[in-house]
Amino acid sequence: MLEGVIIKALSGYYYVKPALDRGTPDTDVSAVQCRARGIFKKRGITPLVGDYVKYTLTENGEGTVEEILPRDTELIRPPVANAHLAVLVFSLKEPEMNVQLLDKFLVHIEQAGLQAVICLTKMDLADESDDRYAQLVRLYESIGYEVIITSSRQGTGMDRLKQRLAGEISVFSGQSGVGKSSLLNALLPGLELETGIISMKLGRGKHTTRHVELIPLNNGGFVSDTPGFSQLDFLEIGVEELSDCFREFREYAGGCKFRGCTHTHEPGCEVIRAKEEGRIAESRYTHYVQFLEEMKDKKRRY
Ligand SMILES: Nc1nc2c(ncn2[C@@H]2O[C@H](COP(=O)(O)OP(=O)(O)O)[C@@H](O)[C@H]2O)c(=O)[nH]1
Ligand SMILES: [Mg+2]
Ligand SMILES: [Zn+2]
Repeated sequence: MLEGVIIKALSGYYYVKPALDRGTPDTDVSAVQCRARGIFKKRGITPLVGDYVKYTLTENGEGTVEEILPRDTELIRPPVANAHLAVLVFSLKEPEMNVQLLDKFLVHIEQAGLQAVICLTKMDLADESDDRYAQLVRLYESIGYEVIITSSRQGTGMDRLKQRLAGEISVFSGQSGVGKSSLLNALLPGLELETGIISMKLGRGKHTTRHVELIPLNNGGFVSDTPGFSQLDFLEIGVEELSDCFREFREYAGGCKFRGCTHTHEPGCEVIRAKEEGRIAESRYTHYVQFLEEMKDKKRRY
């Protein structure tokens, strides 16, 4: 049987990009329009964009999805299977950097078991005296995240970003206007995604009915054309899980005096100590406490 990856689902059809191996689809070959076997429906299984599948060709040049290979990951927003990488896109200006939102994304990504790349955009807007790029790189690299500085206008960082996306299914996340579409356009000349359009109320409605599609980069990588994690709430994360999602807390949390320490007021808390000694950044700790409050608040109300 043939193997491929579903890059688009529309009106009961699945568009399968043939693969040479799992993870290295041959992007020169166009997708095969497939129906799914009736058995999936009976079992309540919906093939997702990103699914690696086995399929057969039918006489009319179309195909049939016969089998869905086990999923490594499954995202809900956007509905994409087997994504391994989230690219967190932030500009420092226009719009202003929102470090709290970055930390929030990182929590969700840790929880979803994805890898993250932080992509700082619009480098061309920075003036020489602005050392925030350097500060952010230092902080997040010290925690263990990869940071890539880009300017899609000047082409900065494009090769590095593209290399990082090779052979992976990725989802871009970030506020409107930070330059996500511009990055994709710069990575893939000819793509021509719309840029600079601020989504309004109408646009939002349009968004929810949109179908997700994977854009093949010609290096075995695929990028979701719909930004991820649009509504970030903490309902699905447990209070105890939160501190685990702050990677750099893990090595200290085990040493806290009390089991179930929330690292907020308890005596003998090693996380607080690490923060006071400068081994955990003040901003990260502050966001942890803010998210904890937000979570408790939400859980009280639901
Ligand atoms: N100066 C500068 N502007 C950029 C850059 N990338 C995108 N922009 C501008 O930022 C605005 C939003 O970009 P867009 O790609 O639509 O952002 P998205 O909403 O995240 O998809 C547009 O006006 C772009 O022209 C960049 O590298 N430098
Ligand atoms: Mg866009
Ligand atoms: Zn503690």
